[in-house]
Amino acid sequence: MNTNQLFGHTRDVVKSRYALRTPAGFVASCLPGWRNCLVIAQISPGMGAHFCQFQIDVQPNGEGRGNSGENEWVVYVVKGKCAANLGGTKHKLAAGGFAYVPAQTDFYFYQSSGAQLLIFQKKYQALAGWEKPGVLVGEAAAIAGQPFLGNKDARLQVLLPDNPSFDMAVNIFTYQPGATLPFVETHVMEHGLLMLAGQGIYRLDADWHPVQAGDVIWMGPYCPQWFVAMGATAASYIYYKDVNRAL
Ligand code: UGY
Ligand code: MN
Repeated sequence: MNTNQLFGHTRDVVKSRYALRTPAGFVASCLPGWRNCLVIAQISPGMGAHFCQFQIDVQPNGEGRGNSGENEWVVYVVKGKCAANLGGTKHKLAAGGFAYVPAQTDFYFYQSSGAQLLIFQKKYQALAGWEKPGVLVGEAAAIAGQPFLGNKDARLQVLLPDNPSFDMAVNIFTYQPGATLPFVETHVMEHGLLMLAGQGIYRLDADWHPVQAGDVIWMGPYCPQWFVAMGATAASYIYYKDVNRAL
């Protein structure tokens, strides 16, 4: 709980086109298959989104076990470590590591030491002529950040392959202090976002919000959006986007 907050006040806002959620307002819930885990449903259809974003703190004796069913996931390790068995193959995951778990895949997350997982979950939409993607495991640190629209102070790391088999993208955007999104974007794609580091001001629809590490944002389709990084250190966020499918 954030004791700096004024009594009865919050930075949380849930509107029809966007939501800003702060850790001070998180309340735990449950997800089938996840035992001895603290689950926060950060974004879900309940607020108007077409995907889900979960934070899962896996206790040392905790585990997540099941089958992804009709959903695909990107699991990003925010902190700590854990082991994962995905479709019968074992992997070690540590902070900055990520896994793409395709639909209809058996999963088992276990051996946690302080693992906090961020999961983007979407119902997979097949595309005629393209194979469903397989399991993919990687590390953000191994992916070079490319200047965004020519700005070397605003760099984008693209975690998933950019091909039509994938119907979701997950990227990490890192801004040096003072760097901005180059223009106010308005687009059909949705975003789910977690601030990983630093701080800045996010423009959402016609509102401006101070945001900092730990904050979560949902941007619905056509929500005007813009960001400027502020403060002494770089700001970065990881975000989801639906891509490559007919409307
Ligand atoms: O990929 C994007 O649409 C990205 N430029 N949006 C954002 O950071 N809000
Ligand atoms: Mn965008």
